[in-house]
Amino acid sequence: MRGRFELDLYVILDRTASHGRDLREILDGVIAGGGRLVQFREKEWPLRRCLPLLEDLRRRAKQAGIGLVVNDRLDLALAVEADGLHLGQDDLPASVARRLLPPPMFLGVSTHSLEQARQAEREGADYVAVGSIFPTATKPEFQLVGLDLLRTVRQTIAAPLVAIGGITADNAEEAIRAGADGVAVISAVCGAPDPAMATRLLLERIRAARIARTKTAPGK
Ligand code: TZP
Ligand code: MG
Repeated sequence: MRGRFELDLYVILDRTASHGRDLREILDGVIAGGGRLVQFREKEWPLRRCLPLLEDLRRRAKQAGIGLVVNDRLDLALAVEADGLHLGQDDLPASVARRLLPPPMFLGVSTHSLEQARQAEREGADYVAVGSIFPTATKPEFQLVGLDLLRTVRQTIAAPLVAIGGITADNAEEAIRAGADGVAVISAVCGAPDPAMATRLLLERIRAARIARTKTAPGK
């Protein structure tokens, strides 16, 4: 994915976090706010119900020139020729997905420990997500790993890193300072009254944090 999509803000489109609003509307807001990478995440609907919506999201994303990743499901990702697939620890192993994904589709993997992050990289992940960084109501059962794991993973692997879990415009900077290349959010955009404005603000904060990090750590 290097060079194709900027890994700064990664907005996960999740119906259950969107307060009854259609994901097309959320996506339009993300595009208007300058977002360039989104993920489709649907945990309840069967594939047949997802497909028409995802096809629409695919069309809109393509038209806007932004990247679309599908969560969990290789078949859906292939069906709509998504830009990438995102897998968790209970999904298809990254090594298997890597073999099945036609280039240039990219692969992202969620991790919650240093060992999982190393394995994801070894198995060919194009980016590694680390979380949950902060407590989150979106996935309260989720393991809280904190900024410390992010720092450790940053020192250990070379793959682009995405911080996830409880990220908002107010704490995104901390995640970038700890070594994340970008941040992934669900509720901070899908749950916002104005997704376009939320996207704009997050991007502003992320970019400022990245510039500040470059200045304080030359060579980073
Ligand atoms: N993986 C780790 S935490 C999380 C996922 C999918 C939920 C992130 O949601 P939010 O609303 O951005 O905290
Ligand atoms: Mg999954």
